Amino acid sequence: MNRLTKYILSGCVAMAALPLTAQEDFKFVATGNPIATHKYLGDPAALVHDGTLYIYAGHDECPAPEQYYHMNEWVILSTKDLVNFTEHAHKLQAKSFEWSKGEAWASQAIERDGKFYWYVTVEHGTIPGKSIGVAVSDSPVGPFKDARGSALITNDMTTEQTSIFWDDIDPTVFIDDDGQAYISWGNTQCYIAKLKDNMIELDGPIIPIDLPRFTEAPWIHKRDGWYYLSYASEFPEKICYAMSRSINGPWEYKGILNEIAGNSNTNHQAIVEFNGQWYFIYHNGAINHAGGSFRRSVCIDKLEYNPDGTMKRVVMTTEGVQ
Ligand code: FUB
Repeated sequence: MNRLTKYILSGCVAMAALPLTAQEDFKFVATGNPIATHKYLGDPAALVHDGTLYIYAGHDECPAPEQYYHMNEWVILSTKDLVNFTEHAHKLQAKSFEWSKGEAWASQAIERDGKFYWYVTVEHGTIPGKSIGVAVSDSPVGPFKDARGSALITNDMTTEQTSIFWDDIDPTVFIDDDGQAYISWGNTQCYIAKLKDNMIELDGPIIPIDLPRFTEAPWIHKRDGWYYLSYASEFPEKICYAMSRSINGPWEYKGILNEIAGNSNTNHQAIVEFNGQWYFIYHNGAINHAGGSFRRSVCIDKLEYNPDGTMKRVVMTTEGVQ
């Protein structure tokens, strides 16, 4: 069987006509959920800057029917209207971090003082286990480069709560109204730590946060004086959340925010306000017929609040939000 036949039989027909490694900006129109169908993208993180919504996502490259995370790079999408999207030419490779062995797992980017910091999960080259690194750029669409030349967080820094090698994943970064930045992350155990103003060093101890049935993918956001910590729970994953009046807790568990996403064990959410509406951005495995837990796709649906500040359960749609 030649390579093309194998490719088509493997279920990648829908992707065959499209660029596999675009070196230029690539424009596409979202006609519903998933928003992008030209490649598989998982672990979306969202950033709103200057009237544009940016989505930073991992590229799921696993050939069907294989079942494993085959992820070498992250891509950046942007949109001003949730319909017309650009996939930007600059991508960040896991191996751009010279100390890393690869594996572009979940990430999040944030702006501070005109610079953009992109926190990523990779496999460390010499310290066993997953690590968190940080890249920096003058632009939300890159190019990004390793900001430290070493990992920010390594597995040997978090051995007290769990001995697993993959607990240092899925960074979420949040800057409070007083300017203090925080990074939270975790698998099985959720952690939080302060970041220095330079955004590339921890500023104090790593504090464990206990959340019911926490699996991974914490995301912190704030609205009307409430802190929200949403996270993936159990497996297959639902997204649950807790609320607090303080970033230091105590966190009060509020239940399920999003149910198991179609055809994917993981769900990985970002929550963001854009043009006066809150959105829940996540992935599912719904692209027919090769989608699944290792070939995921980014979706966007509306997020609504109750008068008491709690969040309404997300209604996942195929129509999307445009
Ligand atoms: O994409 C690899 C891993 O799957 C992420 O780090 C987790 O959040 C889960 O989505």
